Amino acid sequence: PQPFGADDDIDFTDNAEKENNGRDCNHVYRCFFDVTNLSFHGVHFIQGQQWPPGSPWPLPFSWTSIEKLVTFDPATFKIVKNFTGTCEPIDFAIQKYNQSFLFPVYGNGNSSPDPSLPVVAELVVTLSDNEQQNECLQYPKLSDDPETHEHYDLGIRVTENKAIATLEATTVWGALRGIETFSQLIWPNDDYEGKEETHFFANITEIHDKPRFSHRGLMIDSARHYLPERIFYEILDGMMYNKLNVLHWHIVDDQSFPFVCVTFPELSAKGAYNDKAVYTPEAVQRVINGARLRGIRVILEFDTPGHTLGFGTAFPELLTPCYGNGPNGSPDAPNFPKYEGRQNLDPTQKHTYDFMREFFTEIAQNVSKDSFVHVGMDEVYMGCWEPSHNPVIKEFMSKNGYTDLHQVQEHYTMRHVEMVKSLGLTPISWQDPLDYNVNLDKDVVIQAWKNWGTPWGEQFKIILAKGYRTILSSPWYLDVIEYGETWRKYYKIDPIKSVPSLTDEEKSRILGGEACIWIEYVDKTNIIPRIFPFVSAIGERLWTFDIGLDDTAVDNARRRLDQHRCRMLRRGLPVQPISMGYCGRWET
Ligand code: CP6
Repeated sequence: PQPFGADDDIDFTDNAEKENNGRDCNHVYRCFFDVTNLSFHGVHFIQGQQWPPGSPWPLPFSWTSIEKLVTFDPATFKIVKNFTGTCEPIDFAIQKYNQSFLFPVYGNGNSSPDPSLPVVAELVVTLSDNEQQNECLQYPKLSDDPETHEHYDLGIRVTENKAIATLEATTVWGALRGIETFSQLIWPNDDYEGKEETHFFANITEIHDKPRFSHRGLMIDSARHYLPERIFYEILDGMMYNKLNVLHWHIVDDQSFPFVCVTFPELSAKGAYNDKAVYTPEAVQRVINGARLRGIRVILEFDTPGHTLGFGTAFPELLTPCYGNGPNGSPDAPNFPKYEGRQNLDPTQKHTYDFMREFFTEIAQNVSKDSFVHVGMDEVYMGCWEPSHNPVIKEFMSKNGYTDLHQVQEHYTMRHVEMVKSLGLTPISWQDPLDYNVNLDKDVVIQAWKNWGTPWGEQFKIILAKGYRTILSSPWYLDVIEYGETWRKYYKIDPIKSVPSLTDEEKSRILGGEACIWIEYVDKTNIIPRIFPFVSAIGERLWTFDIGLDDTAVDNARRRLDQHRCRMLRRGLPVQPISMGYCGRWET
């Protein structure tokens, strides 16, 4: 039997006997927990690259566990705050990480503390800076100090035969990260026969943790298919299990406009797939609040001037008429005959800019709770703007003295970015404007996504060399699938180490990364397993310091990831396997 999945080549019992040399072994895993001297920021690796049960994902900055155990009484264990008053995110976590979450049913379904071990009665959560309790009411934001923002210290100790578990964080967000790590340290005796009652254990442990990057995101497209609201909470749960902290919500696109805009209700009334396939203002706020409770920011994307057929369904006059057959031909765009040959917002008319100002005013005042908004700017379809075909664009160019079509793109981009900034939001843009030498303001954050032609690392380097803060997505497109252990490919990418010759100053402008899930071929039926556990690999890369890029580093992570996959599966997420095996008796 293989208790935690993909261990087709390992027999736990044999190894345990070999490595524990006749020591007293009450539990298979306890015997197997043979710590060697290899260390990683204080992390002890297990002989033969095995990982003990109760291994955290992502790896903490510093982690020391020893072979001594404590146990829990699942009936009475609780997580408590050491301060009074409500703190919604922590209260939410206390509810979520409840008995059945921390102590799932194994064996014959009964559980009890191991009578031979000290019992941990509670996990006590402290916010070291009392001021930080104010953040209990706020939305998480981009960290200005990774040393404190999501930092936490976690200890499971025994003094005078009394076991205690403590979690100290500076902010509520660090506390959430620490509660997740604590939950991962608990493991059961696995009883292959399913006859015994279950005891739960944790090793005596010290963890000091903080993230390597402050922007650890997942981009979700909700326009190519409609995703029901409940899917968002599943995704947010999974993000929290992996210490991701940004949901980038690509909420509208060419194919549909599910976002209900109060100023222009026609947008979703006409542009959504149907009248139920919408995100009302209340639904959007529920998702944003659900994200807040999990320490996750929501950055909304309203992509313009390309990918705007969704805007055009209700307001076709916002789009540029295309002249596919030449200046005297009828407007025609090859891919979207339904839209009568219109493409891209029309950059030549004042109306477009006025409309967008009104639209983004609602976003800034009533919708976004984050100070960043994504403005898209990717894949503008130049065929429609081609001046040799399009007399309106041709005239616009000569009026403004433009000789290059990308000056038209620049014209729109600069005005749009300036407008968004005037509303108090900081824009994030896909890399495309820089590829066309648009002179974007340096406070615009650039998201790199292109992974063809020039190797992505070189493209990323060029963006950084231009002086922008960046987010890396290019190698992390989860919608592109292939045979085999694809997570290895994602895990081997590093935003710093995979990029040639970055200066320290350039490195400091890398905010982090985002996995992207575009959903042309994905919907509510397959989105969760398409995201998880692949995003876990990216999550560890972005959270943990000093992980290697070679096969050994990947092999080292493999069984711990498998354990984490089983943990997410137990928590109710349909997470894909990374290889052969099974997750223990509870699964059957
Ligand atoms: N939709 C939007 C898309 C893509 C982009 N923007 C995309 C492009 C290439 C691939 C996958 C997705 N579907 N709005 C590019 C950022 Cl391979």
